[in-house]
Amino acid sequence: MKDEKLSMNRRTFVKAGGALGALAATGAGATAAFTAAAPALAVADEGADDTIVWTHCHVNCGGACVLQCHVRDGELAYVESDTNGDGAFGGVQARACLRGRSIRPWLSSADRLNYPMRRVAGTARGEGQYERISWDEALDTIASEFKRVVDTYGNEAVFIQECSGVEQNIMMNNPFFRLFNLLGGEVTRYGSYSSASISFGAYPFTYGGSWGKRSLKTLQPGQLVVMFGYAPNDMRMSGDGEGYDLAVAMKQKGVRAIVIDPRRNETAANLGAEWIPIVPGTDAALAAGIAHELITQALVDHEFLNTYCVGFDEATLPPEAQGKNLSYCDYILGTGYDKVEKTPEWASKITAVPAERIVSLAHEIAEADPCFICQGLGPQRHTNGDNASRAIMVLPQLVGQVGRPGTNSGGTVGNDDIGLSSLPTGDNPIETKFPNFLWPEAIRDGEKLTATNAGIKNADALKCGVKFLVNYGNNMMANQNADINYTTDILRDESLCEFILQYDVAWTDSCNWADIVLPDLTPQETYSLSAAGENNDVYGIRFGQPVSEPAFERREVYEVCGELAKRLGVYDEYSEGGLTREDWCRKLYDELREEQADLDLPTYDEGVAMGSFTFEVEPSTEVDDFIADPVANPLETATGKIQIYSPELAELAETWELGEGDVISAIPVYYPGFDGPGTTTEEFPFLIVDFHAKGTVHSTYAHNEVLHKLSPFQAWINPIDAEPLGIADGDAVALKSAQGEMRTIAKVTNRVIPGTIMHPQGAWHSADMAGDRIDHGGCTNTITSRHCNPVSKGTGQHSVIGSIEKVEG
Ligand SMILES: Nc1nc2c(c(=O)[nH]1)N[C@H]1C(S)=C(S)[C@@H](COP(=O)(O)OP(=O)(O)OC[C@H]3O[C@@H](n4cnc5c(=O)[nH]c(N)nc54)[C@H](O)[C@@H]3O)O[C@H]1N2
Ligand SMILES: Nc1nc2c(c(=O)[nH]1)N[C@H]1C(S)=C(S)[C@@H](COP(=O)(O)OP(=O)(O)OC[C@H]3O[C@@H](n4cnc5c(=O)[nH]c(N)nc54)[C@H](O)[C@@H]3O)O[C@H]1N2
Ligand code: SF4
Ligand SMILES: [Mo]
Repeated sequence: MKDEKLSMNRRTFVKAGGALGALAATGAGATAAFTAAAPALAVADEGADDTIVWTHCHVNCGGACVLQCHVRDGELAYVESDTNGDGAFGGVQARACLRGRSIRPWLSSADRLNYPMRRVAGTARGEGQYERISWDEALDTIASEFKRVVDTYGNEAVFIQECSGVEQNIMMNNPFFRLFNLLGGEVTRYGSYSSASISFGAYPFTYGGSWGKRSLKTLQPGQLVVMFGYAPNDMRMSGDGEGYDLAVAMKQKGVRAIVIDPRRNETAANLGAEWIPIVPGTDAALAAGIAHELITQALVDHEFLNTYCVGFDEATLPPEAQGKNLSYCDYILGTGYDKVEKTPEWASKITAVPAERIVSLAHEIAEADPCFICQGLGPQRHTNGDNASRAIMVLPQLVGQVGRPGTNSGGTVGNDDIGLSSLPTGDNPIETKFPNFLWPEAIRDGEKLTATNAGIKNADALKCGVKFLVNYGNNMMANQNADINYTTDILRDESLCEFILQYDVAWTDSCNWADIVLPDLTPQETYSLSAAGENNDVYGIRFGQPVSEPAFERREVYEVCGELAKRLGVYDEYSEGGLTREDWCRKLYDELREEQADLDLPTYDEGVAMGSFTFEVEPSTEVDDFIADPVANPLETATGKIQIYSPELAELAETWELGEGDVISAIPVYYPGFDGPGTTTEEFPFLIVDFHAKGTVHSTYAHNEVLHKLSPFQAWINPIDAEPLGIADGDAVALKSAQGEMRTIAKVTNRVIPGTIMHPQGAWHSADMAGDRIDHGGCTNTITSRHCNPVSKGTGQHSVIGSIEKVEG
């Protein structure tokens, strides 16, 4: 599909070509005209002497928006965004949201790390006692601890955590991987907090990978989009991102969107999509109710199901599964699995979606052509998320709306990118992987984690526990990982993980659990390169230059890992003979330029002068190869077809050990999951679900007061629930679960379904961990649970049962 998309939008191509031509003809003088920096400068006349330095937002919202930094007297004065492109709807500008635009106070925040720090000898992790040390001392300690751990336990004891805080640049935590891979490697992770359940619990068993995803740009005039737990206008906010694409589709193409969400998200509230409130964790039940109507009213596309799918009915089940009522139809019609008919009324009782709306939605889906059915990552971040994801995916299959423009797989939406490579990491000699979510258990339980109880890959079990932990660009230890109280109990015990490095730009609570803390430069303060594309269906490159000289003793990661490489004797291989970070930006861009020769991209130096480029690619208008010829182009599933019934899952169901409330099923079924819908108690009567709100990207930007005011951390509670509890809008409240207690502010609103409380994730954890451990920062991971999904071992952080009560402010 990627190759088919190489044809650029002709209009933008001509424009880019013309501008590049002008640059080549007239030399550097053409730069300002190309970047359109001149008009922007003219507006800000008090900044007439400003230097424009182009860089980009680097956090994990995926947007990589352009930041046009006005630098005055060596300091960042203010930030504009992308003024390249034509700016109107239909133009392509990677415009930053308020978070990117607020980078200035963030860069100069009082919370910034300035010097290497070491935990004071004799104090425990979590006590927060640190002293300043020199870089030499810090680097010597890290290098010698690495050697000691590897000599004692082997390289399988070394682990590098996710790095979502620096996700949008070519360095990320790759320098650590590159270094350790030269020294025998490290145990690695699979799956992410973002998408483990859909990626490892749904796609592989259904489509053999993330097949069938299409971009929102393929939406046809007037067509229907049905979105399960997908909130592009909250979480894809860049000017060239999915939120923008959906706005264009709805406002210009008359596309009609339906949002199925426990919360009236921004796509419903601001773009005017219809909101169907749903009890969280019940999408599989809604899908089953819709399927019941489609099947009983003869609205399914039998030809599609017979040709492309396995397991819809008895006839299309694999031979070994036949004769046992194991088909999807059996499940829906009440003759299989749990022998319960999945009528719209049944689904209504579970989901709280009225039965008539389930029926009418089924008919709308059946009648729409094309029909684009997709999901965000909200439904799969529950303890039954593996199944929920797969259950949603069946809907487009039932009506044959997969594999061509204007349709989608029922999974996440598709995007294409230009294909920029990050710093190469080299080969890791260690093949063992564990599910990312289980890193605290990998520390505590080590070799007790096996293939069948914890999804260990490429080995029967872990060889040992994690003893050397690198946290670069994440706030995982005491903020973003489920159940902070449990996790920090593991971290406190120095006999378990023997060395912990935190390398960040700010003193987050996670720093309090590290042995050494290092101060980073942000990508805006050094050389950086980023491709647009993770969540934007455009081709673009941002050429980042430092907006200021490094301040204090902050140092960037490639150089720091180079210093470690010197101490560990592999500097020449690590740096390929002394390449700098800037050299790598140039080299990786040159490689891209060669690979994409037909795009006629600008040179690196031209790119730096331009700051960035972004252009539209034409989405494919072809049907997918598998749809065109399923025999010649089978999917990478066990059967080569779309699997409503998965033989692989049937086998896992037989062989894997399951936790309380867990179900592995060959066909997607509804079950509540651990702490899911219907499991509430008198003590914990609410489902408490967190979400990704506009003010932060996780915990990044969370300490920016301006953003706080615009997008506060508050517990959304319906008036029906708030009133009997005497809770008014703005009241201080406590949220409690079996895992812990947190304090926050109530937002009484009918934008949330009754029975559910919704609260943004990402606020900075702030608790006395030696005392009552009550979090006063509004950090939801104080109350989330460790229970993960049965197949993917993906996080179930959205499945929490708990209580809310008014407290003294
Ligand atoms: N309860 C709950 N928990 C969740 C989620 C949820 O929905 N609910 N979502 C999950 C998801 S999807 C994700 S991706 C994770 C994200 O969790 P994390 O990966 O921990 O992401 P952040 O919280 O943004 O933390 C990023 C850290 O990087 C730092 N940082 C920013 N810029 C730089 C830089 O230039 N250099 C360095 N060295 N550091 C930098 C920031 O200061 C911050 O401390 O959270 C997960 N946790
Ligand atoms: N503003 C902002 N943008 C971000 C991020 C951020 O922190 N802030 N993080 C980025 C990252 S790393 C990621 S992984 C993505 C995360 O993107 P998502 O995981 O898709 O975001 P969420 O907000 O967790 O969930 C999306 C929607 O699902 C809804 N939802 C929750 N549970 C259910 C359910 O059971 N069923 C249904 N139907 N809906 C449900 C939520 O109310 C929300 O509106 O966003 C990225 N973009
Ligand atoms: S947070 Fe996302 S949308 Fe906002 S500026 Fe950064 S990359 Fe762009
Ligand atoms: Mo994520």
